[in-house]
Amino acid sequence: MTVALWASIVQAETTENSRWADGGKSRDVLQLASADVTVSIRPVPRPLIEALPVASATTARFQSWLGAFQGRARRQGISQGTLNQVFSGMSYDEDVLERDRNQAEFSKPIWEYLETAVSETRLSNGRAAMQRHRQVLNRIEAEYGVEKEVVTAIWGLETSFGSYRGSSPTLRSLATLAFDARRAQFFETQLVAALRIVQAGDISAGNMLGSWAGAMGHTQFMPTSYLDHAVDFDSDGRRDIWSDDPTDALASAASYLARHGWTTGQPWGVEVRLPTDFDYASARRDFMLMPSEWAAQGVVARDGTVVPDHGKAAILLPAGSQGVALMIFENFSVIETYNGADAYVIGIGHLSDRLAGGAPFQSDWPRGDRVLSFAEKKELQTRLTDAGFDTKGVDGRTGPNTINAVRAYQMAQGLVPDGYPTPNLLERLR
Ligand SMILES: [Ca+2]
Repeated sequence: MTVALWASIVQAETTENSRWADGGKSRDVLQLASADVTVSIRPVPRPLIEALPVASATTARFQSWLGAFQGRARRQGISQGTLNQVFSGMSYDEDVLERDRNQAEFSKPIWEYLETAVSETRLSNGRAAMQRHRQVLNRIEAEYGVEKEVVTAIWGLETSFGSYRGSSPTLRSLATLAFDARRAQFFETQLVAALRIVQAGDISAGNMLGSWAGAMGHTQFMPTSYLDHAVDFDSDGRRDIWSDDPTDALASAASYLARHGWTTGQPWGVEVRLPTDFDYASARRDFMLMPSEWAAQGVVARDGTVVPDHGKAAILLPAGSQGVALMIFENFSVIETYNGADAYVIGIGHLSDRLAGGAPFQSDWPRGDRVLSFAEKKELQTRLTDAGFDTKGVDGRTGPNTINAVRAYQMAQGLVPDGYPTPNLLERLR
């Protein structure tokens, strides 16, 4: 790795939108994360001299893989002409492999994530972007029923309103990741989809650029999402999510949400006030009531009013009983199909509310609490399971099984059963 390359990576890391472990929409991984935002840490580069023999062996293996892959691609309808055009002279991308292999994971507290996701800079850039593209956003809202602030928020979190769309050649990145064993099947599917896009003439192989992990354009679509959901909104005959003009990309994001069940006018979530005798065991995703039913239990909006009956809703406590409490609706789950991390969904939702003139969250977060590290979360899962509270696996992620195990342990210990793991809780288990 050259110094210049190293510098560019360090620089890329500091941009607001380069923090996703997969550089974009690798939903198979992100959906596992709960309130965790997974971030990648660059490894210290090894001396080149060590890497050389490994690299040449890998090159040979890549070429052999590529031969076999082309057979599989032809059987799925990709022509040899397309394959020759895309793969002639292609080598694997060592940088992509490094980034994918050496991902260490740690969790950023949700309040720190939101400070970046809904920063004053992003808000003012977002307002300017909405102003600039007002007509097209209004047309998109009318066509798909997805509010313009929501579409703008996705654009804002994915690429800072088109500023960081990524400049990695998508086909090379995907070929590298499909060749690598770690998540070969997922990326091979994406690679075949990318070849279909090129073969259909939507974009040339050379102009198909995106994040290092294959997410493309203003709203960072993976190739399969492009094939299923991208639209030609400006009716020029091409579904173009890559160009400077964001029209097709923004409409494609709206189309994606609409097809996944977006309900017009329903909030993603509303900040609520919980009564002092709130039954924390009912704060779970699979327990949904109408807001008027929640109100009967004392759960109301921050200003004390009853939340309108937009549909059934669950109570979500992204940082436990000491943080912001949210009443979340089905639209929360729709945003989740775009990216499954709670922090991302709340970031999109809150940014859209703020762009629509809404207030910042009224409650604060448990800022004094450190968030458990990846290793500590694994230790917590092991210790909970050993103590008879099965987390159904040890993966260092706070998914529903771990939250339920934490909650059961808290109840057994006479603690507030909010399902939120803290350093104190881990200490108690030790
Ligand atoms: Ca178009």
